[in-house]
Amino acid sequence: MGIIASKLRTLFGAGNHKLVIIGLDNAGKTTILYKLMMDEVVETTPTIGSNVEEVRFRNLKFLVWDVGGQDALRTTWSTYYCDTKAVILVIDSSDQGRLHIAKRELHRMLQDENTHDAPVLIYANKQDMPQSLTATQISNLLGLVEIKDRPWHIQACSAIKGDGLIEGMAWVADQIR
Ligand SMILES: Nc1nc2c(ncn2[C@@H]2O[C@H](COP(=O)(O)OP(=O)(O)O)[C@@H](O)[C@H]2O)c(=O)[nH]1
Ligand SMILES: [Mg+2]
Repeated sequence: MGIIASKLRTLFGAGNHKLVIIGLDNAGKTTILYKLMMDEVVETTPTIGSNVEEVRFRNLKFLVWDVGGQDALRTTWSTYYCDTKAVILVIDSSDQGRLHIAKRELHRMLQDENTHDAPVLIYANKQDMPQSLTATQISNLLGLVEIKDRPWHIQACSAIKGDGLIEGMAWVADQIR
C-alpha cells in the first residue's frame, strides 16, 4: 500500500464519509485522487453525465464534479451535496484567466443549503508551475475571508509531485472528527 494511502486510512479511521470534490475541468481533481490512493484498487463509477465521477476508497466516497459548465444540469446538482462531510475545491493556480469562474462556482456552492454544515478545503494546485499564483494570492482573488459561516482552509499543493495533498486531507479529517 502506498504511504499516502495508508496515511489517509489512519486519518479518517472508521465510519463512512462522503466528500465532494469540485473544480473547473483541468484543475487536477482526478490527479489528486489518484495520487492520494496510489496503487490501491479504486472503484470508479462514471455517474450522471460525464462531468460527475464517483470514487470509492475504503470508507471514503468521493463525488467529483467538473463545475463551471453544463448549466442545464445544475438544478439537480444540489442533491449531490446531500450528507457531504466536507467540500474540497481544487484550483489550477496557473489558470489565472478562469479564476473568476472558479470564484463564482465556489460562492454558488456556499449558498447551497446542503453544504451549510460542510467545512471547505481549497487546494491551490499546480504550485510546481512557474506562473502559478501563491495560495495567498488565490485566497485574495477568491474572497475567502468573506466566508464566515463555516471553517475553511487553503492548502498549496502540487498533485504531480504529491506535495501538500496529505496536509490538506489531514485538515479535512480534523474537521470531521
Ligand atoms: N504541472 C502540474 N500539472 C498538473 C497538476 N495536477 C494536475 N496536472 C495536470 O493537469 C491536467 C488535468 O488534470 P486532471 O486531474 O485530469 O484534472 P480534472 O479535470 O480536474 O480532473 C493533467 O494534464 C494533469 O497531469 C500539478 O500539480 N502540476
Ligand atoms: Mg477529472
